[in-house]
Amino acid sequence: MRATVCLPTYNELENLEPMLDALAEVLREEDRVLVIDDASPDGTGELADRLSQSRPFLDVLHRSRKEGLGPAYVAGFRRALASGAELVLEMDCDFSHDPADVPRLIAAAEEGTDLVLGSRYVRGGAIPNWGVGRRAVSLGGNLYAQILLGSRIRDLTGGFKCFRRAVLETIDLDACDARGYAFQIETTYRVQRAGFRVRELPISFSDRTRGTSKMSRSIVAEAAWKVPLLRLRALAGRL
Ligand SMILES: Nc1nc2c(ncn2[C@@H]2O[C@H](COP(=O)(O)OP(=O)(O)OP(=O)(O)O)[C@@H](O)[C@H]2O)c(=O)[nH]1
Ligand SMILES: [Mg+2]
Repeated sequence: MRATVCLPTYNELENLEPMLDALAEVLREEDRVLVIDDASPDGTGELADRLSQSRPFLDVLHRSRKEGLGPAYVAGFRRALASGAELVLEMDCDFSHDPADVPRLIAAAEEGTDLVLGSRYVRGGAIPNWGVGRRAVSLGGNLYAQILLGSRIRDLTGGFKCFRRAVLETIDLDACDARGYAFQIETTYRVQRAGFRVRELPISFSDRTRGTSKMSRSIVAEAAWKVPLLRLRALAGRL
């Protein structure tokens, strides 16, 4: 099945070329990479254009301003679907997600799983660089979402995913407009509620070594209020 890896970028100048090289190693002839750049001030978008000239598997989607992860991914998903992708992947461009894991996610989707999640919190998953504090915040956030949504998925906030095409054609993508973790929670929750098969595969998650994080307090706060809202919408039959 033909796969498109969606790679959102905002100031990932140092990471982009090594990431594309690593993906080129693991992707198959027919697979593609779509960089979605929100006018990065550091010139990541221009670099992507330049790199695409020598890399036929690469497409670049330029957006005029930074609106956060949700709108960037939704635009990327639509472009990937329009170009005929049968599998659509989400992945960070900071090497937190190991490109070497991509074939495992693709294989699980090809075997029939509708949404495959790279998961830090199932047996075999790991986050080697995180201390107790960071771990507690992430686990707490996941537990909060799990309980409020009544979901048994262990890693609801992760951003390393592989969707089968039909999944993205079914859920209401326009409604998924969150800027951070809430986007990951909402998409997975909608997929589960629509009755699709979801499976978690263990991954090891590494901290970025180059560039800076775009996560902020407001993004955590967004997840805190969006999760109960999601549940209320679901209960009211409006999801
Ligand atoms: N196009 C686009 N990409 C973004 C935006 N915000 C973040 N990204 C990209 O999304 C990916 C994840 O963002 P990070 O800043 O690494 O956030 P994170 O991985 O959740 O947090 P850290 O653990 O702190 O790295 C990276 O590839 C970013 O460049 C945005 O507004 N638009
Ligand atoms: Mg990151």
